[in-house]
Amino acid sequence: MRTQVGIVGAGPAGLLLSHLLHLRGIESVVLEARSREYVENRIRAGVLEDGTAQTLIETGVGARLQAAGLPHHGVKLRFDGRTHRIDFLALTGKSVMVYSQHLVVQDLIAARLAAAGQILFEVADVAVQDFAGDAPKIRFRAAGRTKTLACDFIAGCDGFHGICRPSIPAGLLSMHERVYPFGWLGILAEAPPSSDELIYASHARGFALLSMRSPTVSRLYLQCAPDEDPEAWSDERIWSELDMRLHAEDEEWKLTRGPIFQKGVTPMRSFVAEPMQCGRLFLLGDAAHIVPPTGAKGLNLAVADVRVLAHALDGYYRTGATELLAQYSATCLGRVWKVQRFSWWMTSMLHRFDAHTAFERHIQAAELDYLAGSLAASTALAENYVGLPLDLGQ
Ligand code: RFL
Ligand code: PHB
Repeated sequence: MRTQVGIVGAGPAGLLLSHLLHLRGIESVVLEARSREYVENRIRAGVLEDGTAQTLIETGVGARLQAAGLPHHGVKLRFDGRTHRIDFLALTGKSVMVYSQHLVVQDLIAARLAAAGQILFEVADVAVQDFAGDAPKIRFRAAGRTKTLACDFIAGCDGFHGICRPSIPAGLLSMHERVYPFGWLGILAEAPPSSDELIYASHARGFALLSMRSPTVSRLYLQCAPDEDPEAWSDERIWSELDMRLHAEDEEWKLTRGPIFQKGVTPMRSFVAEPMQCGRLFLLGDAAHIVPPTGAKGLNLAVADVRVLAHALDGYYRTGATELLAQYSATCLGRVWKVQRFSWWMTSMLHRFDAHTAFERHIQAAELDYLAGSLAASTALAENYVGLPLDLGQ
């Protein structure tokens, strides 16, 4: 088998890359370890930056997003029982879109298959080879047979636990990591959202987040231990903890309950591997970096990487120019580190850290108070949340 770009992983990064390359007349094959049903139903992110939503709409995969996505013009911060709204639209002229990641994945798979794109699901033993030279290969097993995909470039879009990053020889990558001493217990509930905007709550018992997926489905999170057993949380315990942490003294507000149909714990980390490239192997999305979910950035950062690489590959196939490809990592990392900073800052400001002294707790409270009272600080949050401008390299 042969293609121009071999893509490992059919998450948002791999699928969007395949779609953008197709629109530029560049062929690709996507190799995915899981089944189509599995990837189409994997519940994860829910907030799309303005630029992410525009990318999907402008490239023809945004019809359902436009019909069913929920535009959000601001978020609420709640602390000391008080609510402070950050008005994205007024502060930046932009908004975000609440739309489930698994629907983005479904929309992209449908578009690729409709255009006769090749996505091979349930492949095993994927190995990336010879990417230091100009004839890289991907070996894998499909339907019990070993196959080789020869390509010009390999895109490692296989997430944090994938094989592409570990295939880069030891010593060529620097890894930067921060593991947080907590996780998030996330639930989906059949309950109309109790607020028309997301609420990020800082509370002495720990952080809580109210989000949503549709007018009938709520998505809520509670700070918990990183190794918390979700089964230790009965529905009653979850709702009463959410009631306490989301409690408002300045608003007539009540949390609407409903049957919980999904429950899971996510540990939290910040991680960057640099450079995001080794020869003809490029790392994109979670394969190269992880952000804690507090800034709602993981999926959006993956989309930014994809746009940079698609632009660089387009230049290469049109003119043979290699400059943009050579700068891929540096171009992406400029954004990656700014987004890491924002996600770390949101996480540090809003969570309870057991190891904190009274001094650190006062600093956290002062940070929130400053944010609530300062137009400059609110604008800084808003412009990061709706998404920083994208640099495609030059
Ligand atoms: P993915 O989605 O992990 O996809 C990687 C794909 O590669 C496959 N794979 C392999 N395929 C072949 N061979 C192998 N050896 C393979 N190993 C792995 C996997 O099966 C999978 O299909 O990575 P990608 O495409 O980089 O996308 C990244 C995003 O999924 C991730 O950053 C976000 O979900 C993070 N995130 C959020 N991001 C946002 O932008 N906004 C949010 O609101 C948001 N909320 C979240 C989140 C992540 C969460 N969890 C569970 C980690 C909330 C949560 C709870
Ligand atoms: C979500 O809806 O899943 C979500 C929203 C905002 C975040 C993280 C996750 O910061």
